[in-house]
Amino acid sequence: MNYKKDEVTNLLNTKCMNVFGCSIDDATEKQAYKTLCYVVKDLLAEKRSKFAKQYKEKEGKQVYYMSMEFLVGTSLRNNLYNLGMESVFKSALKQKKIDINSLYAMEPDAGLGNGGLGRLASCYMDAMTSLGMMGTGFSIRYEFGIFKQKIVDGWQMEFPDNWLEMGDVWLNRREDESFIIKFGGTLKEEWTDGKLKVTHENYQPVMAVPYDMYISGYDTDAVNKLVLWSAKSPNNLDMTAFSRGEYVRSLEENTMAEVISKILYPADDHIEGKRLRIKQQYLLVSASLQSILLKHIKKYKTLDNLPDKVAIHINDTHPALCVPELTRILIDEYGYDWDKAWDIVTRTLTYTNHTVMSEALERWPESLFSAELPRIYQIVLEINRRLVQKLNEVYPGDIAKIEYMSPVAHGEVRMANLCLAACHKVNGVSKLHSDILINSIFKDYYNIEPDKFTNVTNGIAYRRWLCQSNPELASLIKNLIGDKFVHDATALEGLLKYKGDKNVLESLQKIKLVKKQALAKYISHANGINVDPSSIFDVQIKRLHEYKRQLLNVLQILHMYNVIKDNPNADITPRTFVFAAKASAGYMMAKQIIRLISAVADLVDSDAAVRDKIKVVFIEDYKVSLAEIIIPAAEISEQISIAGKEASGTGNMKLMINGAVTLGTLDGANVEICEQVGKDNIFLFGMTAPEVEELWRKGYNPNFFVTPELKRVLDMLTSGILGTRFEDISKSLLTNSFGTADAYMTIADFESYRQAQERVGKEYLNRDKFTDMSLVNIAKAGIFSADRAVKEYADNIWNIKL
Ligand code: 26V
Repeated sequence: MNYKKDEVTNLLNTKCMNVFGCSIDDATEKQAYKTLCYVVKDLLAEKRSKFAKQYKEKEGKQVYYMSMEFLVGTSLRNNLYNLGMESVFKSALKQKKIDINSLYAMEPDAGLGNGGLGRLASCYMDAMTSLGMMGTGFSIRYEFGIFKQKIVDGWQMEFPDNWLEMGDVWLNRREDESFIIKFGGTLKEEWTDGKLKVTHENYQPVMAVPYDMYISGYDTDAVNKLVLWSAKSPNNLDMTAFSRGEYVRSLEENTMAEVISKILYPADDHIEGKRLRIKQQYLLVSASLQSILLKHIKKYKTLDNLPDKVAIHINDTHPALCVPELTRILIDEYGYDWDKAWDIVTRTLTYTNHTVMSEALERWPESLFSAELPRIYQIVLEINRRLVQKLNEVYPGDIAKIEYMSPVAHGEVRMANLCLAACHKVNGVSKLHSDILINSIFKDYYNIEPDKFTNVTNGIAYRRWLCQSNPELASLIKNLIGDKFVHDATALEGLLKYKGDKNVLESLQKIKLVKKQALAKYISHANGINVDPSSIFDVQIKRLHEYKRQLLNVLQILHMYNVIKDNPNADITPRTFVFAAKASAGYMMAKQIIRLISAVADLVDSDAAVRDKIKVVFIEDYKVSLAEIIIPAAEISEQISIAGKEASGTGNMKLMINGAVTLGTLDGANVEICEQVGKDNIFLFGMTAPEVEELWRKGYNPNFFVTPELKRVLDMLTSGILGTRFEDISKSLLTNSFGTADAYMTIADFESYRQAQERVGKEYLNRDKFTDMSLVNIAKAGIFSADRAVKEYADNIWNIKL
């Protein structure tokens, strides 16, 4: 958008006067922040209205992306950057003696997600918009996003995240476009004219109120919307109940309704059959589908063409209730018969799987499911009955297989099977992950409908992760290869011609140093620790999970400690190990691992012989905006999950495009990163996925893999040298019975990891060679852009022409 400085100043003044009754000169910092956000929101609204009008005339196909999580992070800088207005706003504010960076710093993260899956949803909204697609995200307006983490005496403590206080500036409430969602109750069945009519009675109604957040894209006419539903009691208070004296019940129902959108479930490690969670899922699905269908029917006067005009995407199984709910609406509310309804459902819905961890695959107890959603349950049973009938023809008599594939079995409703049965496209999120899906957990479905399955390797909104969070690097790249890469990330390959170019390598090193200094400053402020910007910055930043093996990293650090203790003159390249990770609130082992990291940090720091060589820092409260500070400063990207378990990873891509070199296993998208950069530009170690499988089959006993060095490290866990004795961690690695010790094979991969770490230390000493590796990583990161990924979704999954 083309605005001059004076025009921007006018916009700010007028807005500030309208909202706060003062000019921008007299505004407090908070008022200035809100004024700026409102002005930006108005600009987006204006663009949106033009875009929506154009689109209406075109009658193109559009996508609805359903996700229980969108990890939006901050929006102000991103919106200004995307509108191409960052510098004009900066100078208009500067004239008013306001530093735009201090306003940026006031914005809270919209932390409406746990980790990778939620951030991916936000990256894809950005890419859809930048590509000019009409795409709408649907989720929940959690009053409290992912908890704030504080580390107290090494332990994680959780605090509520009241992001709306300063974050609601981006939301537009549209109360008159609310929908009623029905929970509980009973069903009445009547046959009229040979047709069964089901009426839902005595239900508890909850109102879903939409709040819109505009999503900007880079250099595009498009502006999309993320619609967040908030639960509200439909009648402010049931006055009749009041007059009957039933105050408590009436009040209780009221608050119960509003509890639904109160808080994001802060777990991504295991499912819990929680009533509130299924209510959240149904609220999201039912409100979104009602809204989609109402809009569609207004425009086209029919739903017959829904699959031609609309793709509805199910982001992991959390919104899997789309399957029965869409069926229900078509049958109960629009009078379709089963076959026609099912045909529309299957041609409209698509599904992405994001995990093979069986603890995270959603299953609901039938009793809970049927009590909360009686009509939906009935439909699920019918879907199940018809499917089983079909499977009996394909796999006659193979009861075990049919049971395994059924959406309802053993007293449970299994959401993945519901998606597999209904969606016409199913994908994994990296080549390896998609292969694992079709060769193992989804194999039986693959065998009957191979064309249904595909892969789309994840991608990232690199304009946020490179251009905005590392403007110094982006500007160097522009000087070297022009700015084509800002639209087309594969143009980064142009950097390859600077391999070995002394001047370029030196510039890269200077920029890395500047970003390391910035991180060092943050750490000194947040942790009160001084780290040396000339040491290797080695980072592992992601959710805390046993399969991600932060423990492997820590054990190796203890080993380095021993090496230095044995020989204070040992040839160790100074290293700063940075960790940041939230653990699920109820995941005790994960919390103990955080405690261990802190204990190791203290041990290393308390020892004069060691502390100049290695430093360990656990930065609290990992979130999008913190990632934006850490990633540009990283040199080593730890991607060390046990092979076969990390579906893709996206942090690996963000780190790579910022010049960090991956130290990793051949897991998830690391495999494709390796393909891109070649074995010389990545530090690989550990077993491959087939090797892991093989070892399981043979029977894994970690004790066979304990080397003398590792034995010494493992003993330290319980010797008392760390202050606390980490008995549980030690046991989980060595002495669990029933062959489940060290389920993530940390011990089996230790030696190989140790050697890889040794290589890192050695290779870093040749700075130009290391920087060359870094350059190749930047140059080859283009394929991991969300633009590429979303184009593949459009082509292969949503059938949308761009
Ligand atoms: C599971 C559960 C279980 C019930 C409670 C709430 C909850 C929330 C999330 C999850 C599943 C998490 C799945 C996930 O985040 N997968 C990650 O997806 C990334 C994007 O595709 C991918 O890069 C990561 O490898 C994968 O772990």
